[in-house]
Amino acid sequence: MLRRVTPPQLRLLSTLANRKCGRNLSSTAAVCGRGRISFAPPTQGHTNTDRRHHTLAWYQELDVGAPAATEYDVPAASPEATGRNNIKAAPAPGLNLRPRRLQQDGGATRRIAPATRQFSVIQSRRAHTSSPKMYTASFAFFEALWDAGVTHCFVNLGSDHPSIIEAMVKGQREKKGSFPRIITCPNEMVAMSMADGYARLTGKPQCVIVHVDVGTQGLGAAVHNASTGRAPILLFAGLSPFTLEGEMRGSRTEYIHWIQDVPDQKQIVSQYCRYAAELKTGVNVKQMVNRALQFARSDPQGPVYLCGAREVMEADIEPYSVKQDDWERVELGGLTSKAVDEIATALAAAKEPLLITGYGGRNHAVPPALVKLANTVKGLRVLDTGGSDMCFPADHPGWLGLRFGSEPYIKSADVIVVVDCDVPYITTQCRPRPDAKIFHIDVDPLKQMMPLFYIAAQKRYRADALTSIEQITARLEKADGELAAQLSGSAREEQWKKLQAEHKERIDGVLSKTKPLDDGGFGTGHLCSKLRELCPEDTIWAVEAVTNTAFAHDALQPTLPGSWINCGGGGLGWSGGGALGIKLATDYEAQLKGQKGKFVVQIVGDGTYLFSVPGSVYWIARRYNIPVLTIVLNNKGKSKASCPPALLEMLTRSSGWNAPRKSLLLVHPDGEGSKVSNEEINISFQPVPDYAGIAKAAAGGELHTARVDKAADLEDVLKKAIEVVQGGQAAVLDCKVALGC
Ligand SMILES: Cc1ncc(C[n+]2csc(CCOP(=O)(O)OP(=O)(O)O)c2C)c(N)n1
Ligand SMILES: [Mg+2]
Repeated sequence: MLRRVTPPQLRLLSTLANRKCGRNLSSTAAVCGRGRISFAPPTQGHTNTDRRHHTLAWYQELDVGAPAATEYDVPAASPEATGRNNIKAAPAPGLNLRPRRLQQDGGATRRIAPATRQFSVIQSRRAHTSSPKMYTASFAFFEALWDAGVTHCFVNLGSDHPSIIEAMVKGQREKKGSFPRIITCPNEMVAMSMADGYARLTGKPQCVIVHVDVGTQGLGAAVHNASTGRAPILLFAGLSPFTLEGEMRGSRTEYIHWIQDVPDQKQIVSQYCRYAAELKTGVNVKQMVNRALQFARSDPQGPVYLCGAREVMEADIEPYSVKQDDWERVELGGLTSKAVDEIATALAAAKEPLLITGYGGRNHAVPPALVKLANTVKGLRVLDTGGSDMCFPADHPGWLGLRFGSEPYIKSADVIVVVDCDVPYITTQCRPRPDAKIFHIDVDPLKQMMPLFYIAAQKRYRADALTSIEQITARLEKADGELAAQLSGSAREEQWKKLQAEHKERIDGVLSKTKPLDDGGFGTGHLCSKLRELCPEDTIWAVEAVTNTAFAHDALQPTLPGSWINCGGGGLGWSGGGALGIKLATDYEAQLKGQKGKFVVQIVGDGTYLFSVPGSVYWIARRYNIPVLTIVLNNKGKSKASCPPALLEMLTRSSGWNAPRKSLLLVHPDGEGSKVSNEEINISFQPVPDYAGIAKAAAGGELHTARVDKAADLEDVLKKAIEVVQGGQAAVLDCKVALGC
């Protein structure tokens, strides 16, 4: 017998239907009057197929049997359903709709023979409707992540994710404390940069869940950054459903499923990934997740991509688990004893030994190991080429700082050991001497992803950096005979003294360059020296400072492993999400040990800041309480660098991107572009945006902002911002810096 429902009950039903279907079904709901739920005939804008799929979606949500008629009873309340949808209605209306024919048949939920093809489709769907006991491939996917040590999922959801959403809700309720934390990211590049920052600090891969082809495209330059920056990340995206008549749960229900179906979705990112595959069935989803993570974690680490269609992810499977020990990363060995001998002998005999590294510091045990080597081979200098991590401490006499492939000692060194490095030197700018002995140790000495790469090394080895360095040091420490004599004695002591004197000179030189300008302004060097003075000693610097990187590094002089992390690639915009990921990681990991996370400062070029999608970044910062101090290097300042007065005048009037001008001058030093303003070469940002204001708006006003252009104000502005961030709120400072210092 049909029962009347009250207007609130009807409103609830239509709300649920609309929510689930993602479209406005008011035409459907409109005919629900007088307590009967009926489906309206197709109206304008709703095709037959469209309407049927909406209807199917509704049945699924409401857990009903096959629709034998278009009218339904509204039975008693279902607290579970009302609770799930968080809608209060009194008295709570029931949601377990029963098709009238079933009700008339004594209420037994027996099957009715399908009269049409559409019916058979619905019948088959009925066997798969959701229940609290359901264990789907999506749920197993999350279990696999957690068991493999993935604690966070950065998500940007879409129509491919109904089973993912169901699994997330179930997991968050049933597996509290043993289910990944979900972070909503309103932009995919930010999501991936967060996972990148997290992995870069901890070495622990996290998961990014994005939409089908368009969501995957939205990852943009973050995929490049993770790939070249060797950041282990598991990417997951759905795929458009592969059935369209409701043959399986997950079958197409929306217009968008046709147009987002692309021939080979994984091709969008596969050339950047260590592994990219489609989940073809739900029954081995855990093995596939672990296989992907095994690639991500094994050297050279990097992103991996899995995609699975809705039907696959919706599949009900038997609960199962895998033996986690079977899925450890592939271990890389060290050097052969012959190689150790050769390198140790060359280093001991060298007059000007040099070690160049880029990613060495990713393993936080490498910087101290390099210090031990440099203390054994007194006179060894170490150059960091900015491959993305703090590799060697600034307080060691062998420290040459961070330079992008150009440094005088590259030209004079007689022995060069290159360790985990992509660009040890740029030969058109700076070339080693022809008789230099060069050894290249790398997890990927062939640089398999680079079509063009070679260095004139006499030997190259695929080996783990830490193991190799320790092997060479151990060999030198137990040296005897000629080798031992070479490592000690007065000549060696002279070399050591020379190195110490040079180091002092280098530090003094940096200090003199970090003074405020005569006109009261300041450059990146001065700004960073003040940051170093005022921020906690163990601050982590997330750096994307482009042409100001070396000034920042010189002034910050990082000494602690893991304290300097710069964008691993060339895709601008990493540091917004990157800094959030780093902060999230330091807080989460510290809290597991009952400690507090470290202070995180993002240092970013003004142009790059705009690439970082601040509208999303600062919403996330507020939503999840991730307080980071952002320093925007607004290079609308005077240049301290020597350049013609006319050009200086132009630069002073301009702002924005400095890098493309530098690139231009390297190729066309006297070209037309060299004589004109930034406006004329289209790299100016006049009128200057309110950088900090963008962030404040995104954070709903709950963000500290300030602008500073005078050295005299800097200390107060920084102190205030540091205090605010330490108090739990993000801050963005728009700092006007002079060029070239
Ligand atoms: C995604 C992306 N688009 C464009 C570029 C090219 N590019 C390199 S540096 C740069 C300008 C950076 O400007 P800013 O952050 O202000 O640094 P500055 O040059 O002023 O030091 C651009 C556009 C890039 N590397 N990545
Ligand atoms: Mg700039």
